[in-house]
Formats: sequence, structure tokens, C-alpha cells
Amino acid sequence: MGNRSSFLGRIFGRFYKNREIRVIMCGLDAAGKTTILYKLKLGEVITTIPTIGFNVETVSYKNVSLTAWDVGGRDKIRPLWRHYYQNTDVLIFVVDSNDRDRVDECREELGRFMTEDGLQDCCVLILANKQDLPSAMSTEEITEKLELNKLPPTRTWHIQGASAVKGEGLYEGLDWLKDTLTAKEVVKSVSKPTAEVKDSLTGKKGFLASWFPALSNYLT
Ligand SMILES: Nc1nc2c(ncn2[C@@H]2O[C@H](COP(=O)(O)OP(=O)(O)OP(=O)(O)O)[C@@H](O)[C@H]2O)c(=O)[nH]1
Ligand SMILES: [Mg+2]
Repeated sequence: MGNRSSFLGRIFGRFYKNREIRVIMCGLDAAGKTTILYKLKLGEVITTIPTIGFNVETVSYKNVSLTAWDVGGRDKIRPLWRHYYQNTDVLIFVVDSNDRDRVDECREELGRFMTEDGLQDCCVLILANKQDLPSAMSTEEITEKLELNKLPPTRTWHIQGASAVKGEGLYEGLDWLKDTLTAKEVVKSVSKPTAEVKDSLTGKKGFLASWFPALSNYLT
């Protein structure tokens, strides 16, 4: 078991070595996007002002390097969001769990994202932020209000409760992203293996070569 997991670790490491994971963070204004970005980047809660435009930072976590674009959420600048979609692997949609008045607006904005051509393949992590506040909606309530269970089955999504100010839930969200992206890459590569991956799987010391010779022959 130990050997197998270190084998998988090596394979996954290869996938991500030279791969930039592009993340766009959107959500209504004051949801906490900039606070989250800098909590991840600096480990601190910074004093923010409303973002006019965007912030971009590289965040490293467990050997994965994420280039995260935090785009201002004020209604007047939301039309600019689409300029940041290109080649996006992940959408992090940040919700203020305490803002019951605007949860319908959140649903509409998320719905718009889900129909955008450039975002059909990307995974969606919904961060239900501000869980430290006493009247915050639970992740179950937000799931229902955002109608997440109505998303098409082809859409990969996950909701994670978080508090940027307490630093809670953020790394759990990144763990989900890492696992999900890794699984996607494995499926892509096995259906069309690169020489390097093929070698890892079927080479002399490859996993399949030793465990599943027939499949190994098929791939080579
Ligand atoms: N209680 C609490 N407050 C938070 C949390 N995260 C952010 N805030 C506060 O929410 C306010 C808005 O945070 P920002 O990070 O600026 O929000 P934003 O989503 O970047 O907003 P725009 O740039 O306008 O789109 C700030 O006063 C933050 O301190 C949290 O987890 N809990
Ligand atoms: Mg901001």
C-alpha cells in the first residue's frame, strides 16, 4: 500500500511539475475574496478595500502552484469577469454566508457562470465564507439556495464552509481542488497517455507492468 501511494505521488508530481493551475475567484462584492487570497498567500488577514479591477497572486500548496485571479465583485464591474475566463481550470465562487439578502443575486451570478462557454470544463469550488458569524447560513442552506443540486451532472463542484478571518476551511477547499484536478489529469492522460506517463505506467518498473501485464501490453 505504502509503495503504491508513493508511486501515485510520483505520478501526480509529474503532472503538476510544469503545470500552472489557473484559478479565477469571483463572487459578489464584500464576500471576502481578497481577504481569502491574501490569507492564503501571506497567512495573514489584511485590511482590504473594495477591489476595482483584480489582484493576482501565485499560491503554492502541497506542490501545486495556483495562479489565482481575484476579481472585484461590485455590480458595475461584474461584466469584466469574462475577460479573465480564458484557460481557467477552476472557478472559486465566494459567498458571504451571512448575506441572506443577496443570496438570490449570488444564485443568478453563479448561474451565469455556469452557462459561459469558456467555463464548461472548469471545476467549481463554492466557498461559503464568513462561517464565523453567528447568523451565517450553513453549507446545506446555501446549497439549497444556490440550487447547486440542479447543476448538470457533468459539472464538478463542491461547497466548503470557510472563514477567511479564522483561516478555517480554506485548505480543505484546496485539498478538494488538488484531488479533483489530479483525478481529471489522470483520466485525460490514461485515455491519451504522454510518453512520460506511459513509461511511468508501463515501463520496466511501471505500475501496470508489474500489476496488470495485459493492460500494460494494450497501452504499449
Ligand atoms: N467575519 C468575517 N469577515 C470577513 C471574512 N472574510 C472577509 N471578511 C470581511 O469582509 C469584508 C470584505 O472583504 P473583501 O475581502 O474585501 O471582499 P471582496 O470579496 O474582495 O470584495 P470586492 O473586492 O468588493 O469584490 C472585509 O471587511 C473583510 O474583513 C470572514 O471570514 N469573516
Ligand atoms: Mg476584493
